[in-house]
Parts: sequence; structure tokens; C-alpha cells
Amino acid sequence: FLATTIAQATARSLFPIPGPVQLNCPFSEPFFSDEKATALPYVPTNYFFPKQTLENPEKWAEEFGKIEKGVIILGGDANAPEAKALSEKLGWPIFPDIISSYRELRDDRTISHYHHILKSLELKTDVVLHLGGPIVSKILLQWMIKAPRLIHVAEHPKRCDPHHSVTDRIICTPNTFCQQLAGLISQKEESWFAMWKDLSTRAKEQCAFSPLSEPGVIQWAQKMATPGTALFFGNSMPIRDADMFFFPTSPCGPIFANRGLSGIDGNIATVAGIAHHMPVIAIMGDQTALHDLNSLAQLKKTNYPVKLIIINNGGGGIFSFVAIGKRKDVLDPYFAAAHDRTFAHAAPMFDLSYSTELEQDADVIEVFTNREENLMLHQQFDEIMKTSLQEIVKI
Ligand SMILES: Cc1ncc(C[n+]2csc(CCOP(=O)(O)OP(=O)(O)O)c2C)c(N)n1
Repeated sequence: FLATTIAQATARSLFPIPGPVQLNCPFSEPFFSDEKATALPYVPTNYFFPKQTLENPEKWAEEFGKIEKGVIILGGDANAPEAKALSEKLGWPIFPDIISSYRELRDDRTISHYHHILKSLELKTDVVLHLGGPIVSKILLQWMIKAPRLIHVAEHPKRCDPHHSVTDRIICTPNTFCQQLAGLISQKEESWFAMWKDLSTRAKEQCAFSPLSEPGVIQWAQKMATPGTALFFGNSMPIRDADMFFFPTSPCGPIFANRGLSGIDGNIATVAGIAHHMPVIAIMGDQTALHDLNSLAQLKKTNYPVKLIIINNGGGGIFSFVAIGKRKDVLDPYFAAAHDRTFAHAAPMFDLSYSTELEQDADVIEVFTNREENLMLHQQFDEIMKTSLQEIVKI
């Protein structure tokens, strides 16, 4: 029972949608026995997964070959390095979501700052090719659903279409899809791609923040990223800021986040799990860290070191960005759950070293920010970005 159940759970964690699997283990009464358990002979099942292929790639290649203005969006867990070959052939840019496993590659087909471009300018595309799972950027989601054609490719049949806008749903492994098509399409010209690249280069020039600000912490992590270290971005603003501002200049380690689960729970436990396999730099908000405080005990037991950076803005800073942010009377007590706690005592309670300096070598680093200033910083940044990108379009 145990061997085949574990084999099945492992298989389910990999296919069709990679992710955690919960096993419920009911213990039979009286819960404890002195009797020695006897190991029975066991045979675990070996699983082999299908690689979904495209039935009629020629039809799609012919259609795509006629379209000049298209974009390739790599969503969560898209894991499609072959998108590069397809992008090169079609002359379509790639917008890689923070957890698409593509941003880590840092290749020249990437339009890193797509979020800022779409927020600043009114650009239109004829086709969106969305590979893999959901995306973090709401701005990108609102933009892509306006495209006359929205093609979603994933290897499972699950719907990932919150606005009911998908026009074509293709069940196929995204990487195989790109590989099959790229081989059939002849080289197209690059002016559409070049426009996106120019805009992205200009957008990048605007992204410089103090390391004491929330986006600045993300940019600090960008500097520290190495191929052998994983990155984890907590829910709420850290994952959103990472989606907007985390663009390593050379290939980096895998990027993790708890997307699609209920939310801010279990973030520290997730980091501990990753650190059984490789070192981790983790960034999360104070509420997220408080919600999973007892998992700090796990950080002492990992095979590899963890640097846990807690951005403490005294509550849920994300709520300042939504409509309720204007109602300070209800915002602080009921949404932000404002507090003035620090982690200075929590870290040593679990034998973890603690600092408030990013550059220090400590297990837990707490960076203090301010929710209102953070909102203003983002708003001012958006304005500067808009002006700067609009200048280019006028030229
Ligand atoms: C288990 C759970 N409870 C509540 C929420 C709602 N929620 C979303 S973001 C957030 C605030 C998170 O605050 P923090 O970790 O400090 O990050 P910040 O917003 O400051 O970036 C809350 C409570 C959730 N996502 N999950």
C-alpha cells in the first residue's frame, strides 16, 4: 500500500499539473504498539507520462506565419525553453511571468518590462499565445483578453480563463508545441519585436530604487541571484514586485512562489522544503511571516542555508493599493491588520540569527518600510515610467 501510494503521489505531483499532493494517513487505534512491524515485500509502480503533441502543426504554422503582431506569454510553470526558437521565427516577443521558469534563462527574446510598457501605453496585438499556467500581472491579464485571438496551450484540459476570453484551447506540452511549430515556420521580419525591445530597454533605465524600499529589496535579490541559489517570493506585494522588478542580468536559480493556493499560509514551510535541495533567498511580507511563524523552527533543520528577508511594513501593504485603501478607518484595523511587532525576538526564539541590514550574513533579515510611502513610490514610479515611454512612441 505504502510503496504504490507514494509512487502515485510522486507521479501526481509531476503530472498533469505539477504541485503539492496531500496524503491523509489515518492511524488506527490504539495509535501505538510495541509489536515490531514486519516489512512485506513491495513493488512500487513506475509511472510514464505522455508528451502531448500537436496533431496538425502545419495548420497552425500556416496561420501563425500570416500574423505579424503576436506575443508569446509564458505563464506559471510553462517550462518552455523552445519558445525562444518560435519567437525568433515569428518575430513575436516573449513576456515571461515570474514563475514561468523562463525568466531564469535571461535570454534576448525576453521583453522583461512588459508590465510597465502595457501600463504606460496603449498597444494592440492581433494574437496572444499563452503557454502554461496563470500569470501574476493583472495589467498583462487585462491586456491579453482584449486580443481578438487568445490561444492557450497547456498539457492538461483545466480551464485557466478567468475572463472567458480564450478563443482556442490546445492541449499539448508547451515546449513540444513550440518545437513542432518552430521547425515549420519560415523566418519573419523583426520590426514588431524591435519596437518592444526598445521600449523594454527604456523601461529598464527607469527601474532604480533605494535598497531600503520594497522594490529595492527585490532589486537587491536580483544582484545576489546565482545559478545555485533558489529564490522564493512570498504572496501579496513581494511576488507582484518581483514580477515587475526581478530581472537578473545572468541566468539564476529556480524561482518559487505559492501561487494558486489559498494565500499567505505556509510560505516559510515552503521555503524550508526548497532548502532541503538547495540554498534559498526568500522574501516575504510581515503578515505572511507571522501567519507561518512556527515554521521558523524548520529553518534550522534544512540541508542548505536560507536567507529569509521579511519586509515589515506593519501590516498588509497590498490593501493600500486597492479601493479600500482610501478608507483609512477600516483599512488599518480590518484589512491591513496594522501592528507594530518586529521579528527581533522571534528569530532568536528559534535559534536563528537576526539583522536589520540586508548586507549582513544572518538567517532572518528584517527590512522596515512604510505602507503609505510604498504606495506613493509605486504611483510616482508609474508616472515617470509613463512619461518616459510615451516619449519614445512619439519619436
Ligand atoms: C490564508 C490567507 N489569509 C488571508 C489572505 C488575504 N491576504 C492577502 S494579502 C494579505 C496581506 C499580506 O501582508 P504581508 O505579508 O505583510 O505583505 P504586504 O501586503 O505588506 O506585501 C492578506 C491578509 C490570504 N491571501 N491568505
